[in-house]
Amino acid sequence: MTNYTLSHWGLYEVAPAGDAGPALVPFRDDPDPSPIGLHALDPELTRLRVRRPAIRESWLRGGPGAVPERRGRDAFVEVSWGEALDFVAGDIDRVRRQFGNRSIFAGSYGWSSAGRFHHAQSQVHRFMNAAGGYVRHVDSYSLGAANVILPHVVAGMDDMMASHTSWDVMARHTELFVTFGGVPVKNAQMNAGGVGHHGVAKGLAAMRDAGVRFVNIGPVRDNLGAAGTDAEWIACRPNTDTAVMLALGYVLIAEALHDRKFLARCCVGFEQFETYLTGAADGVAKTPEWAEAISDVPAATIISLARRMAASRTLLNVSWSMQRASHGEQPFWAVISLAAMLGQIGLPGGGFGVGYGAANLVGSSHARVKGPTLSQLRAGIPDFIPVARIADMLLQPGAPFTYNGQSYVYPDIRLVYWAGGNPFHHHQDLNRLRRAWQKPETIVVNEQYWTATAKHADIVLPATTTLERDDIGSATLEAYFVAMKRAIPPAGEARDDYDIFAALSARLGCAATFTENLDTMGWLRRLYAECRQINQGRGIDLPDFDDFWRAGIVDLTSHDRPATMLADFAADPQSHPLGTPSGRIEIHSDRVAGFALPDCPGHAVWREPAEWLGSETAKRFPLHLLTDQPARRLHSQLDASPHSLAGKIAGREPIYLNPADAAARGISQDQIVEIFNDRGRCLAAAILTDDIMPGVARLSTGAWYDPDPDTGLDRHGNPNVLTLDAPASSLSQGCSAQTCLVEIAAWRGELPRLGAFDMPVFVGR
Ligand SMILES: Nc1nc2c(c(=O)[nH]1)N[C@H]1C(S)=C(S)[C@@H](COP(=O)(O)OP(=O)(O)OC[C@H]3O[C@@H](n4cnc5c(=O)[nH]c(N)nc54)[C@H](O)[C@@H]3O)O[C@H]1N2
Ligand SMILES: Nc1nc2c(c(=O)[nH]1)N[C@H]1C(S)=C(S)[C@@H](COP(=O)(O)OP(=O)(O)OC[C@H]3O[C@@H](n4cnc5c(=O)[nH]c(N)nc54)[C@H](O)[C@@H]3O)O[C@H]1N2
Ligand SMILES: [Mo]
Repeated sequence: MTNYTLSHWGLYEVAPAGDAGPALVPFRDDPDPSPIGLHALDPELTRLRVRRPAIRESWLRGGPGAVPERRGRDAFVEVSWGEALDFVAGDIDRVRRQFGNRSIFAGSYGWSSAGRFHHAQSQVHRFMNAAGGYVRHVDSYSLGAANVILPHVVAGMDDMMASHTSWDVMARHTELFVTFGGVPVKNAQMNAGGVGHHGVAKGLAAMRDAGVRFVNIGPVRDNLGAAGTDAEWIACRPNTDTAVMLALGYVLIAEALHDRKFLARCCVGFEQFETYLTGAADGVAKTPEWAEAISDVPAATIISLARRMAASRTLLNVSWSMQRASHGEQPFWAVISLAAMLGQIGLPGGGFGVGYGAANLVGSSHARVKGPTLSQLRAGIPDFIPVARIADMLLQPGAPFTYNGQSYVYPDIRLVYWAGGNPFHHHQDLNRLRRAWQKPETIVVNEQYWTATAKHADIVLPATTTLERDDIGSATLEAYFVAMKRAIPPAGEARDDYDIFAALSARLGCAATFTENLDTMGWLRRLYAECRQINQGRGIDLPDFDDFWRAGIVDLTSHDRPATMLADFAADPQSHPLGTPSGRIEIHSDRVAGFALPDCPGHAVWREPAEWLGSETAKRFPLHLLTDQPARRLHSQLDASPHSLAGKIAGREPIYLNPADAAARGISQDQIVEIFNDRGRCLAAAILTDDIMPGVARLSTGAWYDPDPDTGLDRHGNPNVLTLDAPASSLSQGCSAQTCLVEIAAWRGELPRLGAFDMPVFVGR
């Protein structure tokens, strides 16, 4: 019997244990397996495991709130589980009695691991609700702006994501595929919850073979996978895509190429948008020349592209990165408005996509099967923050913020609980986060590895990995249900998050609520039975639990189906209305206009980003830094694996630069450089390439944060010491990491030692 394990980056077979323990090999039916997961058991990763509960020395000696500025520098004292659990439960109880549950933040954002029961975020949320409640977060770093704007315009992002036109349909019907931000195949290695068949490279290749023409608009050329080789590249300044989209719309109107029938039948608000495009509304016509001055895209290119789009079966795509920016709502709203003007939404191979390439599920033809989900229980308290406002919340308790047209107030946080995320990877402006991180009295982290977040905690509890526990693997629009059986014993004294929270809830008097008197296998049976019944109602039969657990895998591919996004709606909007107030696509939204937000009015607009190549700041920091997803790992996960390390130079993360920008600064290939702005500084190693436009640099995320204790210089190449911690807009408060200017210089000093993968210092009592 084959044993399987599922990770966000793929399905692997667990080969029988040799002397060195079991090894992972790619699943036999995966056409394009990711190498990322092959190294999950590498000794270098095992070395970095948290082995015993540990407490920050100053906290242990001085109690909650002691010497918070030493977080991230202090030594740790290892203690027994019993003692650690008493400290954590005791402090949760102290804070909830003294300040109320509104003073506990357990939003705990992060991808954690695949495996649906041991999903760390669900576990910590369920536990904290059982214990009276916690301040949660809404939305994600992935899709902060999109999640908020899209329901006003067309439909929620989750629904959109799961209903994209499939690759097979595009290969058959699309003639012209125009993508802003490419289709980054490196990113499609992932799907939250796990990938069975990697399908995006294959999908793009089939389109290319069928003769589809590709146009890639953006600062980076090489993000279109197999189709990239003969794609046209239109270099466009970062964060200016909206201006190009508006000008494309302007040309359609000027040449009467827009589909008035579709606009009247399926949309509302085109008239207001039209007056904006023509300049009747604000005196500025959004002409190709106007857009050229902003974006550097030649006016003639915009004109001919608009004509080709109108003359072909055209699909327009935007990458998620584009909304992870200042005014990130606008490119998404603008691309949908533009697709509506072309009138091909709902036709096979036409219309738009919001994120082909961002993850394996987008464009998948697998069925939408319901997976097992652990209930997080009823929210104990109503308080929340938009996820990327964590530092604002900690620094400004009581300050007001707006979200989706409503006003709220930041709570006063005393205790932070994190399980399954790495804020010292994912948040922007890490020097600011470090200051904010000094505010809480106690920070508890469940972790597998000694990450920067673990090192910045007061109490660290060691968690198991997927290979050390039993679980069920499943993800949206994937081909398999997977029985993930424990393959190895836990490292050190690591425990499952579930067992940690069960022990804490026993101490806090809410064990029955949290556990419902079930052990792990009891939960797996229950969750499986629940989703089996739901799927049955949708015509998808799953075997019973014992058969599933014995077989190890359930193949769902017999339910595959070709998909065309919004086909039913476009064919008959009366009978299949959208969830928007009008039931139509809202090119102008009265509701959004009613919020009266200057940075997000009632239709798509161009607004200058907080930082961009056309801004004053560019005089001092003349390079736009893109901080995209890393090709060789998921975020910060597995950064110490051989596959991730092989992508580094002298142990530093590579930064991609145009040769002209490098030459102007005396920087040569592989040279160590310093990247800096007013927020921070880091080192990286230069790679020179014509695949990136002049004025732009690209440093992927995920190098483990490695600040020099005295100067704050990050020695490893973590771009979040440089990025901007400001909201996309007052509508969404989304993450705007892609809005960031820097300067780069050759590093002339001695290369400092890398400390990212050092263990913390442990001391005795
Ligand atoms: N500059 C910039 N920053 C970005 C982005 C960007 O584009 N640019 N992208 C953003 C995006 S889209 C995202 S989604 C975030 C991702 O940010 P995160 O999701 O926070 O990043 P990960 O490295 O995946 O962190 C997951 C952590 O959970 C731990 N973990 C895994 N499994 C378990 C478990 O079972 N139990 C416990 N207790 N812990 C576990 C891992 O060891 C790891 O430390 O980053 C964001 N940050
Ligand atoms: N290997 C790997 N895959 C991943 C992840 C990972 O960590 N590793 N993370 C996953 C997660 S959590 C998410 S949310 C998705 C994110 O998916 P995305 O947000 O789409 O991914 P990014 O890699 O940040 O950016 C995609 C492309 O957009 C380009 N780009 C950036 N800014 C602009 C701009 O202003 N205009 C234009 N035209 N292009 C721009 C970048 O250069 C990059 O090539 O990826 C997922 N896939
Ligand atoms: Mo994400």
